[in-house]
Amino acid sequence: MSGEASKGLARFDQELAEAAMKGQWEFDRLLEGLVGGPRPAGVPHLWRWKDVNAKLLEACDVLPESFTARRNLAFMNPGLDRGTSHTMVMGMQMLKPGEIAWSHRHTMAAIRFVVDGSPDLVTVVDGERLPMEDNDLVLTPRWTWHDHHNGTDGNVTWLDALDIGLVLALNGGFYETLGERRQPEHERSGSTLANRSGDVRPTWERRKELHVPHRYPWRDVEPILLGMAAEDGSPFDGIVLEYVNPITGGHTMPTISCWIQMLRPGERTRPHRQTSSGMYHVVRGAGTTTVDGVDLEWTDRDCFVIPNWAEHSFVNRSTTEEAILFSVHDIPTLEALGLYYETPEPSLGVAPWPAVPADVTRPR
Ligand code: GTQ
Ligand code: FE2
Repeated sequence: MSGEASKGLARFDQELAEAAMKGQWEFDRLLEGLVGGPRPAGVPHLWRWKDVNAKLLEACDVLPESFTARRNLAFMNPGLDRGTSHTMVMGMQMLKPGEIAWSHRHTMAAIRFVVDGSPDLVTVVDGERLPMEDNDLVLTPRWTWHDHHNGTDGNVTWLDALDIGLVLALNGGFYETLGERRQPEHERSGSTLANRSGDVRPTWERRKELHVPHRYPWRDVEPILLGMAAEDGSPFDGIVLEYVNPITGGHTMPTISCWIQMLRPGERTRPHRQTSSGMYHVVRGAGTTTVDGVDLEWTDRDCFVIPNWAEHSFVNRSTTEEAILFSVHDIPTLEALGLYYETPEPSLGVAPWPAVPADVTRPR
């Protein structure tokens, strides 16, 4: 071989880089790191209500007007640059008496789960007035106008969750303000959904499920959950129900699945892992969620995150009271792309995860 031909790989790699190219061999390490599945993105983490509430109350002083910014404290995963999980963010928001969080819209889809609510706390979504009583769930689908109104004489608090990591990864973010504090409300409350969930629907709307403001009142959900206490449930999650999209009967929203879960007194679930990530809020009760060997000990109103592909199991530490958890998952996105798997066995009626020969499974 001539001297010019054997310039060496390192030199060649550098020349490729200068020509805006990279040899596939440079990705070998990345691929080898995926044997046995992905490393969980971020770490398991718990945010205690005691600490979150104290910071929210402080924020009420530091940010006296709610419209200067949403008075929301987002939960930052200590193992990530942004977000609660790599695809989503969860946080708590507080409004003082009489405040309005001004109307805006964005292509991030959002949900609200009410912590301290009232019939006089309202989110208006694309003209629909959605009251927010304790433990209600309210949907703000992507690109719907929304403003929040505290018509009570006390502070109110709710949980926000958005698919922000996903939308930013796809570089699909749009945002605008209305320019008014509040949007006009429909005269006939509930007409958006009523006109789209019956026998006839508008032909000019192509993806109706994206745009349905909806409220799931706790007074309807709780009796169904408690009424299933004697059922088998899932060996991995106990009694767990999905909030379904009222138009499609499918996932809550195209990118977000919301669950309400009951662990019966003393219940211990089997460990499993999913390619999805989950963010949890304790409605009531006391228990432990063990995530890749880390014990997250939770009680009323605490929040925690289970990163994707992290093994997790639940224990209700009380032998007399049920524990109830609300949670938000990125399952619909992974499912739509054929990337949703669970192990040791599928519990959501989906295809099994790709088998990995035992001898190449990375030790964890
Ligand atoms: O209340 O509209 O936590 O737009 C993040 C972005 C809440 C909201 C968040 C938002 C909102
Ligand atoms: Fe918003």
